[in-house]
Amino acid sequence: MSADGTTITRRGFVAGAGAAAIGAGLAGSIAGCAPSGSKEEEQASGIGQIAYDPEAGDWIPTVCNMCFNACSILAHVIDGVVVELKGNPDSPIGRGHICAKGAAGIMTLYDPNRITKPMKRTNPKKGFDEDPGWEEISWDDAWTEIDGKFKEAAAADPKSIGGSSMVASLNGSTWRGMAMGCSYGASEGFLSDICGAGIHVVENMFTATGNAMPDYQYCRYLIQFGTQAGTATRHGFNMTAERFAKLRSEEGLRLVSFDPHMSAGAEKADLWVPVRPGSDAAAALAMANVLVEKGLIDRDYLIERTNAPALVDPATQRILRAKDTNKALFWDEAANAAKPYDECEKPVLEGDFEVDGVSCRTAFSVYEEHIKDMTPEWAEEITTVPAATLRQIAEEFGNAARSGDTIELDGKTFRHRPAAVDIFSGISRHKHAILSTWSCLMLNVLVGSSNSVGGHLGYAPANHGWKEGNPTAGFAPSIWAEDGFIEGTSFYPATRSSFYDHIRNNDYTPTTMGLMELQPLSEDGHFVHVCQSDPDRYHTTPIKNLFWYACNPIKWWGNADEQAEVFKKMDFVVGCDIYLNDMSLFTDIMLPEACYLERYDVLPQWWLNHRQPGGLDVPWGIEFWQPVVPAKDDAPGYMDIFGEMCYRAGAESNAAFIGTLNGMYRLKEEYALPLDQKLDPEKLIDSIFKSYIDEEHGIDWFREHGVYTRDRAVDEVYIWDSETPGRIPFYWDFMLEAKDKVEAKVAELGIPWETEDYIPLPEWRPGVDFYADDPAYDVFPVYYTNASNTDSWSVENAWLNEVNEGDGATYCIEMNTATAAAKGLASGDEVRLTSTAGYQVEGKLVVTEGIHPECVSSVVGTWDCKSKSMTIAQGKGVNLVSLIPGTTAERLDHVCSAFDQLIRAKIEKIA
Ligand SMILES: Nc1nc2c(c(=O)[nH]1)N[C@H]1C(S)=C(S)[C@@H](COP(=O)(O)OP(=O)(O)OC[C@H]3O[C@@H](n4cnc5c(=O)[nH]c(N)nc54)[C@H](O)[C@@H]3O)O[C@H]1N2
Ligand SMILES: Nc1nc2c(c(=O)[nH]1)N[C@H]1C(S)=C(S)[C@@H](COP(=O)(O)OP(=O)(O)OC[C@H]3O[C@@H](n4cnc5c(=O)[nH]c(N)nc54)[C@H](O)[C@@H]3O)O[C@H]1N2
Ligand code: SF4
Ligand SMILES: [Mo]
Repeated sequence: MSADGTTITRRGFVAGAGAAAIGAGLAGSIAGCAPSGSKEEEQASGIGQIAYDPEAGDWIPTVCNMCFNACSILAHVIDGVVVELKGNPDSPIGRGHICAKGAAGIMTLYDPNRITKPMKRTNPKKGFDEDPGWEEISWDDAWTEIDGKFKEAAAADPKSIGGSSMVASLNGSTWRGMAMGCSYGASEGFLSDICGAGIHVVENMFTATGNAMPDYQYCRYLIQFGTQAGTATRHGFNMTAERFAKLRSEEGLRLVSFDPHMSAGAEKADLWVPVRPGSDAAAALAMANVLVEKGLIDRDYLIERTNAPALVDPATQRILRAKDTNKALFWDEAANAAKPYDECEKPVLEGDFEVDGVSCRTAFSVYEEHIKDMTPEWAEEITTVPAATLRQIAEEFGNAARSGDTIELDGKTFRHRPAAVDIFSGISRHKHAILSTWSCLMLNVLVGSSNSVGGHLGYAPANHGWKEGNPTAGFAPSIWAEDGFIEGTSFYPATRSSFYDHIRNNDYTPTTMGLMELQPLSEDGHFVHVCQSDPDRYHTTPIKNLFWYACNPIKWWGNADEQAEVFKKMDFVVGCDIYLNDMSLFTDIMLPEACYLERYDVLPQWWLNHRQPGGLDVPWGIEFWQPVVPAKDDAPGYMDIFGEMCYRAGAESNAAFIGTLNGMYRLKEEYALPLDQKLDPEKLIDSIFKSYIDEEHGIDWFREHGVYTRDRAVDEVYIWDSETPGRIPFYWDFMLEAKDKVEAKVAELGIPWETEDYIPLPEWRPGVDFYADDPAYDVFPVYYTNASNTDSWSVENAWLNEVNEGDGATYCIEMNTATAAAKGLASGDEVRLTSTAGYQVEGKLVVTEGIHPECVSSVVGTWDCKSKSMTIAQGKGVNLVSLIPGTTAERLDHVCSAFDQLIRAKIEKIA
């Protein structure tokens, strides 16, 4: 360890066996290790040598939680101490791999800064510079106070109680919401899904899964917009990384990356396209323009698998529909008449027609007109990408899609379109994210690669059940009959969700601060960030009593001082984390949770459409998350924590909670948990396994085997063989229905709202700060993730911190070499960024060719930890999002709740 006693050298870590040696060293003394630095010191400390018998102890299967991906791992435990972590080769979840973050999990487990006992603040003043004066209290005292305060608040108004959580403990976050609802009637909450807002919605409509990916088996041409999937990030990282590397190196996949920063995806790409942030839709629309102009589209697909042939009345922009069934009308060349889409023998894609005296044209013809002026030259102005480059990529992509090709799999015929556009958080962190997402993914629709072999697929669009003959918790898309669209799957497998149904049948009256009812095409209630600080705007009740769990909401959104004011105003704040993170500085009672290696979790792949990327070569897996060592100070896991919350709240609350679990996890009747008993986590896990598989595969079977697998069927990966029905929306008629309903409701309520983005065909629109009012604000800050970090907290991990310190850039602000030179700036300068909102952050500059000339960047963007309790993380890195105002309505996309993080800044040297 280093002189401050916290850092273990990375040389031992990357050596693999060295990692084990370090772990063994920890067995003797967690807090005090041999110093390191020079090679001699390392040798003296034994680092680099195995300090234990590698044959000794047990390898216990469990699950990694060092990031969101939940890879199956094996923990080597000797005498109650974890000495090494590695991937579980028997599991398709992670495919036997462990990444740097996962291997470094030992350092999180044994981090002396972790909390393991409940604590209460003694200093009533909250702030980044205030010492809370934590005092240990008993669990009983903690629960008595929490239950008492929340009950009192619930009696006055349950809306004054809220929660907050996100992905650091994915199932725990879901449970947090359920438990608070069952105990105190609380339904309010903060979340920060700024990665998927908009994307989950469009991908759900296009692929029947809230998350989509390229077909990592058959794809041969991939365009990534704002993602590093398979190279540093995204869901199922260890599963995709290996398959993606193979595709690139052995199958010659060509990768094009649109990214203002040369992140890992761009670094591995054949072509890096440094795009101006917030302009991707323009690039995509221009490529669509080229595809249409060159005829590089799949006309059969558009006819058979979309509503592009639907007849549109140009006066109203609405699709003409059959009077009795409301089904979309197509023009049938065979009958020379308009027919409901499912009775149309020979639909036409283009043309003008007359139906019952109404002049109409096909949606595709409307689209051709719409896209006509969105040329590469038009896009060059907006994106800074040369028109010739956009033309070249569009043509390569169109040709790579091999329109007309088919492939036989398992005796069935499928479209073979080995080209895909994949997108993620770089696209969604902007205003008009719904339009950008749609513009980019329309490229897949035009060439026919959505849901085709080699193209863009849902992670897990269908499942016949986990064991043959047992369909419990299986799922498959259903059909929205009026248009023939696939629908009906959601984040939660086996939970039906249809955006078309929301639009048609929901009551639009908002019931919570998330204002979800006013956003029928949203999965995220981010308006809470506006409502909480400005309750009058939408006539909402602010949260006064908060339970945040496994998150850092003071950092994950916008400017930290602005957020501090929001949380300071609350009456009573309870937190549950493994650290005293920055949010703890605004918290009254802190509850510890056991580290992931010390606790149970339930069905990690419940969110399987994030965590189980499909593919014919990837079997289904159910993995088991179990403690591999006893929890320090008996700290409980979330299952016990929320079980206790509901039990304390009373018999009715407990019954509601257990009943919800029984229903949500689809337990078979014979395995359902009794409503009058406190939750027994092991019993629940056992019941789930037995319900999904069979009596023989209960928790005891899993303790030993760790993972249960089943091969994937072809139709669970590719939902559309030549026989299966189903379409996706090309022309979004439903947007106009939603617009009318939302406008009527906001007029009735008398609240300000934006509805301009409810349009039937995609466009590019600028974010609030895209164009400069003041030319001095001439840089765009962007942040990115890298393979060795997770959100705000991995930086506390001693080994990962050392990786970060070693690379000379991760804790700095990056800037383009030429731009820096023109401003007289150089690597090593201390600089200050000031945003148009007047917010400032400072950091050390490092210049690089790998960034767009108009941008500056840093990793993750939530760092610079203020909590003195996280001694490794404290002060490291740059809190780039602190430049952004986070409580104004104008920064929210009013269709999908995306948060516009595009802001202009000026840069100056301060030392
Ligand atoms: N290692 C690691 N893996 C993770 C996570 C983690 O914390 N660490 N978190 C998980 C989670 S919750 C998520 S959401 C995913 C995130 O997965 P990704 O979305 O793939 O990851 P990011 O690094 O956020 O990628 C965003 C990229 O967009 C770029 N970008 C920024 N602005 C723009 C823009 O306007 N246009 C374009 N085209 N690009 C832009 C950034 O430079 C960056 O390279 O990863 C998951 N996997
Ligand atoms: N600037 C910036 N903001 C972002 C992002 C970004 O990349 N940059 N990413 C955005 C995205 S895509 C997402 S998904 C969210 C992520 O949001 P979160 O997943 O909430 O991530 P963090 O804000 O880092 O907070 C995670 C907290 O969980 C704690 N923790 C870790 N493991 C456990 C555990 O087992 N139990 C408990 N109780 N606590 C645990 C950590 O100590 C940390 O305090 O942030 C969003 N906000
Ligand atoms: S990708 Fe995430 S879950 Fe998998 S080993 Fe790495 S840190 Fe763990
Ligand atoms: Mo995320």
